[in-house]
Amino acid sequence: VSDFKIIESTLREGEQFANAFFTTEKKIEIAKALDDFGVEYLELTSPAASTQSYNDCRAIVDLNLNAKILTHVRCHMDDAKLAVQTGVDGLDVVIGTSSFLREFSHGKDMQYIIDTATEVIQYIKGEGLEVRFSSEDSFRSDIVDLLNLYRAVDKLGVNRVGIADTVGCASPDQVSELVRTLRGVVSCDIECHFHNDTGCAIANAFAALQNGATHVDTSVLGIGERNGIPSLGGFIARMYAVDKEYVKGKYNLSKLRDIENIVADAVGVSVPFNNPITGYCAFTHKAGIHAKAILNNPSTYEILRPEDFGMTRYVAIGHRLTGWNAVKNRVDQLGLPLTDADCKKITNKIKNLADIRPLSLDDVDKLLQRYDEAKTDDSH
Ligand code: HCA
Ligand code: CU
Repeated sequence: VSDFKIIESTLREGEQFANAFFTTEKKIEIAKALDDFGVEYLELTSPAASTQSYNDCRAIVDLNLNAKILTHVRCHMDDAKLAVQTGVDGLDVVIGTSSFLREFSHGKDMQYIIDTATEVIQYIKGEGLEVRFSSEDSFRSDIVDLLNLYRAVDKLGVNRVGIADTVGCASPDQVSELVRTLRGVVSCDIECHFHNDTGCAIANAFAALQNGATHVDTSVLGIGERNGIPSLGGFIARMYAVDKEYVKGKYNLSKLRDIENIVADAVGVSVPFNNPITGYCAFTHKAGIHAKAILNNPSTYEILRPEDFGMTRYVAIGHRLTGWNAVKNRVDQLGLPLTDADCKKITNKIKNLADIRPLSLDDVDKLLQRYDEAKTDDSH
């Protein structure tokens, strides 16, 4: 995985999240925050969706952000024309190709799909815009149909083809295989879009990149239709683990938390406790054995460096699994002149108390201070 680009779809897929309602101001705030973070593309809801969607699309184009602005449209000339009028940099065109969608949604056959795709793509390219062509529900589509379609649109000169796991059924192995096959068939870039119904979205995105995909769709906190797609933060964490310097060089990582807070607040959810990077316990170390090693060298139990994301590490000590090294570290932080033997004694006391109920850091600090005072009194 040498290079990849993020197509940030909070303002498109994310708008399909059950709770999402973004005012124009909120969309602008989110767009600016994502642009500051450094995502390469923003994908916006189709201007054909509603009047406000059209106006919002124009408003975001007018911000002249560094990120390229895309809008997401059905493979239909009317929608494509409306989208071109908004001044976006490119169009993400999509059509359903699985038998489910062909039978129960739009009812069109493959020849019709290829013909319409050809007309729409030629039009967009003629307007000088970037164009991506994607097949919805790719993993339940006939592979021969799919490859024929992609081969045809590749010849027309699309910038990217996209695969979408619309229902979240794919596993990383299946993704690897499909993308590898596709890589052998088209010469354009490959975008991928994975739903998280079975918890594989980020792993699937990573498998796609390892097999030749170039662009990944994300949304902040993963919001989207049903339970969403790869979260921006989770995907960033995955890629950081692979190539830290590259990811740090490309994105403004310390902005992640603010963006998540803006979006969480806008859609009325809280950031999950176990969210990668920003979840409240993402950098909390608890077991005594972990704590000791972390204090010697954080990399022992951390693949992500909290500092790189503007976060801080926390070693929890007020519980029954605590160890004296961690307690000693706290003693040193507080500047108390206690010996190792003292720390071991206090640690036992903490364990006994914490067997009854967990202690706050404040409780532990008081304990340490009282021990120190008692010791000083004794020596007088
Ligand atoms: C949907 C469409 C889509 C499109 C993905 C894409 C999907 O909301 O149903 O354009 O690549 O998941 O298939 O989001
Ligand atoms: Cu989707």
